Amino acid sequence: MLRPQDTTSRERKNLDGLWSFRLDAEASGRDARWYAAPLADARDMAVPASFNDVVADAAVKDYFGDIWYQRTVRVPRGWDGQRVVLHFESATHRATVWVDDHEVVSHEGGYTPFEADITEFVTAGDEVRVTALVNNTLSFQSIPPGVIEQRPSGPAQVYWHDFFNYAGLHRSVWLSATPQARIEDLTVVTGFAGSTGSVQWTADAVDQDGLDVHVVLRDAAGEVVAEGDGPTGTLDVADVHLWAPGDGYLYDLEVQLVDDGGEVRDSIHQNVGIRTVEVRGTEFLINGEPFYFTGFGMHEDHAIIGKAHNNAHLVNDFELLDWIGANSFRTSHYPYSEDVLDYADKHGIVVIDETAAVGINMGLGGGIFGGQGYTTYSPETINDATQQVHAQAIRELVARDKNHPSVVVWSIANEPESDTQGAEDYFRPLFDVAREADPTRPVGFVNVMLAPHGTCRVSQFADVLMLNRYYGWYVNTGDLAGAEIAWTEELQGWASEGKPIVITEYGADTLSGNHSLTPQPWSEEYQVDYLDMNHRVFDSIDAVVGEHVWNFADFATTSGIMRVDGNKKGAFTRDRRPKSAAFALRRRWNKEA
Ligand code: BDP
Repeated sequence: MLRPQDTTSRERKNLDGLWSFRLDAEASGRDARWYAAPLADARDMAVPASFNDVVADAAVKDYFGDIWYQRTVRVPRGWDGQRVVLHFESATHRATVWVDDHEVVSHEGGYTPFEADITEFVTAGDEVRVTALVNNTLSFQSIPPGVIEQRPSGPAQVYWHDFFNYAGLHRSVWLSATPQARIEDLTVVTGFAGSTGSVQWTADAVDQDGLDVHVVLRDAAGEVVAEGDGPTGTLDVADVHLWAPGDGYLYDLEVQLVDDGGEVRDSIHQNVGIRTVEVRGTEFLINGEPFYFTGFGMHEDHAIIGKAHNNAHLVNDFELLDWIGANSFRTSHYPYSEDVLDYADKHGIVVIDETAAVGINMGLGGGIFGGQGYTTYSPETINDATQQVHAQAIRELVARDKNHPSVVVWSIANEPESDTQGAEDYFRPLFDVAREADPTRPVGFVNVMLAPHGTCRVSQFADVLMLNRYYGWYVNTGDLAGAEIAWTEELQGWASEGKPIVITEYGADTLSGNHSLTPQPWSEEYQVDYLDMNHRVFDSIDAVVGEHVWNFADFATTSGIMRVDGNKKGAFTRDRRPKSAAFALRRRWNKEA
C-alpha cells in the first residue's frame, strides 16, 4: 500500500475537519444500521484528534467500546474513470468502514494505515457518506493487550502500559484517485561502495498490461542522476551524497508506468536516503561509521488532542530535539504518524521504530496498573491468536516504514515478560517474521528490569540489546551511589554478550519547579544527578552505543497512586518547557549551554 500522493497521475482530497461523532455503549449501532443514514444524536468531533480530552465529560474521557464517526464528502468531478480509494492513516484500535450503505473495509491495530477501493460505490461529482465504526477496547488478543474486568461498579478497561489509552481518528483520512493500471507498492534498498551509491528498487504493478516500469532518480536539486527500467533493478549513483545522522540528504525516486508511445500512465515519488546500517560486534554502524544514539523515548502526546498528529507540535518537538543535541529517538510505544518519519528522514534524525506491543507483561503492573493475578502467556491470556495479531502488526509496520532511511532498528515489543519458556516460544517466530519482512535492518525488543542479565530468554534472538533500567528510581530509590554499583554490575553482564547495547529508557519522575538543596527524588536536582550517574555508568562500558532518556516530555497516563497528573519523567514538561535536566542533557550532548 502506498500513501496517497499528488503526482502527474494521482490526486488526493483531505477529509480532516469536523466529523459527526457518537458513542455506542450498547454496541447497537451496527444492527441498527447507523451507517445507512445521517448519524442521529451526534456531536461534533475534530479529526485528527483523540476524542478523550476534547469533550468536557468524564464518561467520554474514559469511554471504551464502539465509537461512530461520520461525514459526507463530494468526490471531485474530475475523477471520472479513476480508481477511487478511501485511506485512513490510522484508527485506534480497530475500525470498520462504510461508504453509504456498503461495508468496504475492516482493520485491526491502532497505528497503521488501511484503505479500500471504493470506485464501484462512488460517482465523480456526487456526495457520499463515509462512516467509521471505531472500537478502542483492549483484550488479550489485541496489540497492545488489555482486559475488561467486571467490577461491582461495572466493567473496567485494564491495561499494562503506562500511557493513557487515547483513541479515535488520530491521523488524516484521504480520498484519493489513481489510475487503474498503477504502482501498488515499492521497496527500496540502498548501499554504496566508495563514492558510488546504489538504489535497488522493486515495484509491484497492478493491471499493467502493455505498460513498462521506468524509474528516474533525481538529486535534491532536481537533476536526473540515474534512470532504469523494469520492475526491479539497481541504479548506480555517482558521487553519492549519503544520508547520514545530522545530514538528511534525500534523492527523489520517481517510478512510472509507461506505455508504448512513451506516455506516463502512473507516476509515484519516493524519498530515498542512501545509507547502510550494520551491527558488527558491539558496534552499531551507519555508513560504516560507529554511531552513538543520543535522545529519547518519546510519545505522541499533547494537551487536548491526545495522540493526534499536528504539524505545529511536530516541528516544535523536532526543534527541541535539535536544541538539546538529540540525534535519535524511539517511537515508544507504537508506530508514529508517517509525517514524523518523513520529517526525521529530511532532518537526519535516527529512529528506532517500535510496534504497539507494549504491556505483554502481567508481572509489571506491580500495583501501578491494577489487574493483578494473570499469567502472561497462557491459552486464556497472551496466546497463539495474540501472536498472530502481533505478527501482523510487525508486518504492517515494516510495510509502512521500510523505505524510511531514518529507521535503523525494528523494535518488536517493549518490556514483555521475557524470562520464561512461554516468552521464548512466543517471540522466536516473531523475530523471524520481522527478518523475513525486512532482511536489511537489525531487529530487537526492549528488555525490562524484571528480566535482568542472565535471566532473559528472548535477547538471544536480538541483534541489538535494548535495555530499560531505573536504578536510582524504582530500585535504589534516592540512593544514587548504590544504584551506580548495581547498574554497573548488571551492565557489565550484558556487555559480555558481545552485542551493541542501547539504553532505551532511564529516567526519574520530576515535578517541574520542585527544587532541593540535597538530591531528593522528584526534584529537578535529583533528575540531573540521576542522569549524571547513569552517564558515568554508560561511559565506563564500551558496548553501550546509545542513551535514550525516558522521556522527552511529561505525558498523560491512566490514573493511579504512582502518577500525579501523568508520568513526570520528561526532560520537558507536557507543554514543552525545559526542566534543569534539559540543560544538563544539552551540555552532555555537545551543544552550547
Ligand atoms: C517503563 C515503560 C514506560 C514507562 C516507564 C515508567 O517502558 O512506558 O512509562 O517505565 O515507569 O516500564 O516511567
